[in-house]
Amino acid sequence: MKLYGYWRSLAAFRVRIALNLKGIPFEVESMDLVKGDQFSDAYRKINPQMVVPTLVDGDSVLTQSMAILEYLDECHPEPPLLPADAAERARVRAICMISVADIHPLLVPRIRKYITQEMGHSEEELMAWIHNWMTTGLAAMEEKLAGDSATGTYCHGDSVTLADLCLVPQVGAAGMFGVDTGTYLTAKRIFETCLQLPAFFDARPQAQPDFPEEMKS
Ligand SMILES: N[C@@H](CCC(=O)N[C@@H](CS)C(=O)NCC(=O)O)C(=O)O
Repeated sequence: MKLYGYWRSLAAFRVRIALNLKGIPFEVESMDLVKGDQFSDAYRKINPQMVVPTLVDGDSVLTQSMAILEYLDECHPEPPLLPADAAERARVRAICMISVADIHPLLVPRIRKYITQEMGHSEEELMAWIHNWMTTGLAAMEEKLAGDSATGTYCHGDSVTLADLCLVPQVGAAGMFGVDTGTYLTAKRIFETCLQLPAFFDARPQAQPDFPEEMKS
């Protein structure tokens, strides 16, 4: 399989974790989102939204990280990343969507660019925007996780589910943007527990070949 991704992309991070958990070998084509690789004519033919990730599996060209995660789980059922029970699956997907639908889309490069370049807001105002949506979303995620006995070692019980694949990149991104995650005790605990697993650890932005040399410390 071939994954079009970028070291910093939260959505590509989710897919890398799934591929690692399923033990599926993949090659990565890095799309530098800062330079604008995503806007090339060639990539636009593959992904008309001009975003990463895109996963190519034989003749199938898959876009949208949640759709890709569910595809991988259906085609490679072991280990399962969704519970067998419908209500439990709904809970897992709901945790996913706090990040995938309600936090992450507000923070992607095209939105940040629009806020500063089209609307004329300053970098300080942009950071306030980012911090506001990250903290609001993470607080909701924390409340949902902390107040529910369905939460276990991981977001849902004691096995990794898609919810963990969405939580880990979101908490990691908060750290990268200087958001204090210390008050989100349950989310932080699950984040740290997941990173003990090689599938998560190896999928981190810092572990990617396109992670910038100057950011390595
Ligand atoms: N909902 C999409 C989001 C895709 C997305 O926005 N990806 C970001 C990186 S995380 C991107 O490629 N942004 C390019 C841009 O904003 O220009 C998914 O989950 O795959």
